[in-house]
Amino acid sequence: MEHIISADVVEKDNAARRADLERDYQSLGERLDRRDIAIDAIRDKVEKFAVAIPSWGVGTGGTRFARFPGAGEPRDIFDKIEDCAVIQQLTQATPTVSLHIPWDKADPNRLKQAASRFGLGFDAMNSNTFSDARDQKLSYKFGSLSHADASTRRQAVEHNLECIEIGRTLGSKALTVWIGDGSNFPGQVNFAKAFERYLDAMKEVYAGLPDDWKLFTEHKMYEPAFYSTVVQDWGTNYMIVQELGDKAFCLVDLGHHAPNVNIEMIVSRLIQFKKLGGFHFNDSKYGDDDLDAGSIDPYRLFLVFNELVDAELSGAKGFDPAYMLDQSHNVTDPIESLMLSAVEVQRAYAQALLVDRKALAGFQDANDALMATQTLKAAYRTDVEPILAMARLKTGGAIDPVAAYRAAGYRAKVAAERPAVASGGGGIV
Ligand SMILES: [Mn+2]
Repeated sequence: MEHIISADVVEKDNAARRADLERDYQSLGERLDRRDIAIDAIRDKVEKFAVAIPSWGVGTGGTRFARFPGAGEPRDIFDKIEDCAVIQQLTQATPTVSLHIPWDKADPNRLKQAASRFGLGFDAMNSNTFSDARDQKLSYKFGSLSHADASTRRQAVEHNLECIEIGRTLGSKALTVWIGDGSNFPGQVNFAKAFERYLDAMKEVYAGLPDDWKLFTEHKMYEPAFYSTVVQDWGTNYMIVQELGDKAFCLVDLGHHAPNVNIEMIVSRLIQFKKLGGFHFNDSKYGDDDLDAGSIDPYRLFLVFNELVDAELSGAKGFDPAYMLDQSHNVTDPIESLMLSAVEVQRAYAQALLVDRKALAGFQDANDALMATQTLKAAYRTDVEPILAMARLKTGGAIDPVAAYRAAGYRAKVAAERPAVASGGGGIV
C-alpha cells in the first residue's frame, strides 16, 4: 500500500511526542481503573471507529456570496482521493471516501484502482439533482424528484439509478439522496401533491436498489427553497423511509435542523424505530453553517454519541449507522479541518463509552436529575486525547496529525503541482 506522506516524517514527529503520550496514557489508565474502566478496551473500540470523508470536503467550500479557493486545490476526483489518503494515513480514522455524482464522475474501474492504491474504500454514493449538470436536458430549477413535470422526475430517477450502477462497481453499499426541492412563495407548490410525486419517484429509485444496499434519505429544513422544503425534517423523513421499505433509513445531518432542536432525542427516536441510517457530522451556530464537527458545540456531539453508544451497548437490533463528515471549509486547509473533525467525532465516541450507564439508569429511576446529568458530565469532562493518540500511533497514524501534516509540507508540494483555481462561484453543498 502506498503512502503519500513520507513514513520518516511521521515517525520523526511521533518520536518527539511518544514518551509524553505514554506517560499521559498510563496516568489516564490509572484514573479510569478507579472507575472500573479498562483503558485498552476503550482504545480498541476507538481504533475500530471510522468516519467517511466526503470527496467534496477536500476542496475549499464557500457560501452563497463567494468562494476563496486555497492553494493546491484538488483538480479532479483523483487529486481528491490523494487528499483523502493523506487524512486516512495520519488519522487512521477515515478509511472510506463518499463520492458525489456527477462531480466525481470518472471510469469506475479507474476510481477503484486509484483508491485501492492507498487502501481506501468507498462509502455511500451521493446523487445530485439539486443543481444542473452540464449538458443536462431538463433543468432542476423548479425541483427534481418532486417536479410537476413527469419527464424531469424521470430524469432525476434515472440519475439516481446511474449512481447505484456506478456504486456497484466501486463496492459501495448505499445511496444517499438529498434534494433541494421546495418553494420560495406560499402557494407556489401544492404540499401534498409535491410530496406524493416525490414518494412515487423515490419508490422507483428504491426498486433499483440491490438487496445488500441501503437507501439514505437526508432531510434539511431550508435552503435552497426558503419557504417550504419537500423533505424538511425528521418527521417527514421518517414517513418516507416507512413508505419505502426495509432498506430505507433516515440520514441525520447535524446542521439540517432549526437552532436549539434536540437532535440527540431525534437520534434516539430513530434508533428506537430502527430507522437511523447514519450521519453527516458538522457543527453550526445559526443554521446549516457546515462548520467543523465539534467546533461550536462539542457537548451536543457528545450527547448524540451518548445515544449511539447506549444503542451499541444494549445491542439494539439492526443498529449499524453509517458515519460521514459533511462540512464546508472556508478559511482553513480542508485536510487539516477534516483530520481534526474525524478526531472530534472519535473523541465524542470515546467520551460516551466512559459513561457509567448503570449509575445513570439508577439516577434516572430515582429521579435524581442532578446526579444523572453529573454522570454524563463526568464522562464528558474526561480528557480522552491520550486514548485517541494511542489508537492512532498503534495503527500507524500520527500522534499529532496536523503537526505531522505541516512538517511534511504536503500543501506546498501540491500547490506547486496543481494550478491555482480561479476564485468566484458559490461552493456550499
Ligand atoms: Mn449533508
